[in-house]
Amino acid sequence: MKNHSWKVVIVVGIVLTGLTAAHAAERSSAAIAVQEFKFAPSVLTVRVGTTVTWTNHDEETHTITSATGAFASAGLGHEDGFSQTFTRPGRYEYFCALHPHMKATVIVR
Ligand SMILES: [Cu+2]
Repeated sequence: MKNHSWKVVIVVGIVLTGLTAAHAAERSSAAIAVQEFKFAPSVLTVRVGTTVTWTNHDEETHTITSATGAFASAGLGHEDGFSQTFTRPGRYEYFCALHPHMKATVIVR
């Protein structure tokens, strides 16, 4: 193989590595919508290390409040967001402190 071919192999290798890293980064975040007094999806399963971001699409204020105190947002106004990074596996149940019938779960594996 000539020198030129090796350079092509190296460049392709670098590009593939970059794409793989970008893909991994993409998978380490997830979104939950707060809409019409519901969390969607109501059960979300993610990998350890994932940052989950909730966005409140309602005009009404909502909170993201862990049932065990693991995390708690302030009151979120319209289109406000709250993010939480999950570093340990487990089942994380949460609710809205202002409307306690709004309940959902994040499962971390
Ligand atoms: Cu609420």
